Amino acid sequence: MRPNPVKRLLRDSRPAIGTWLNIGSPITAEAVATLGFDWLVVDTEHSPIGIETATAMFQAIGGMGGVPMVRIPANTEENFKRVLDAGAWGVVVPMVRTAEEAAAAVDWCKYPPAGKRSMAGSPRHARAFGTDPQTYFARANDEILLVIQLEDIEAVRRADAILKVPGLDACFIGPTDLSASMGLKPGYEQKDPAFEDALRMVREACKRHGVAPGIHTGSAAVLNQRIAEGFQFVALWSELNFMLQAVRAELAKVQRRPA
Ligand code: 3PY
Ligand code: MG
Repeated sequence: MRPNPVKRLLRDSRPAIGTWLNIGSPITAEAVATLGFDWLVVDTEHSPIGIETATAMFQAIGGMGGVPMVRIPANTEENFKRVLDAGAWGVVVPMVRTAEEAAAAVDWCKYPPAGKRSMAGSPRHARAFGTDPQTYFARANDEILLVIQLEDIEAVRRADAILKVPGLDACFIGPTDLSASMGLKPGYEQKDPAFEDALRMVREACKRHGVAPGIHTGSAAVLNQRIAEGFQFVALWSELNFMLQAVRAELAKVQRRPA
């Protein structure tokens, strides 16, 4: 079974850098998978991407030797079951607000006895790791990455209770939702000291409970700063935002001939 390199980077206290895929295209996913990111998250929370397109994107990423991950739209058994059976190597769970919700995510992500994930022999999960179903059943709990999002100030205040739930690999801050929940202007980059305090609270709670801290960023400059602060599971924007940024910049330089 192919080992999940992101698990190992995080366990060794090293950063693992990825980006978000919001364009529902296996061809784009395949191309981005050649760029050198440690992982890629197919975002099915804030995009129209459905399970069949997500599956084709996992195949495209895996075909390039990348690590295909997914953000599910909500923390439910059905969502976990479908993306894991389709071959995801890791799951990002949005908006976890309580220890009970974190424990439910562990249940849906892991096979018994660690959790309650249902077993099926025929889907592509084992092939996605280059192995057979029996080996996958035995090893999946150790290789699949579980990342919960803390992105509500109430959840940040409960970080210790949430992060002490066994089975969590990383805790990923969604800056936009977190800033909105604090009454700040929503966005990735925040200057407000209360926002930086919230980040510090999450980082310190992660350290106490052996969970890798993570955050979404919109530029390499901020990403480097977050890594220097100790964040490990760090996202650099999204392929859609990068595309729009590049097109906007070039289009702005175009000189239309006077009419
Ligand atoms: C947020 O900024 O709220 C996110 O969820 C980023 O992934
Ligand atoms: Mg969010």
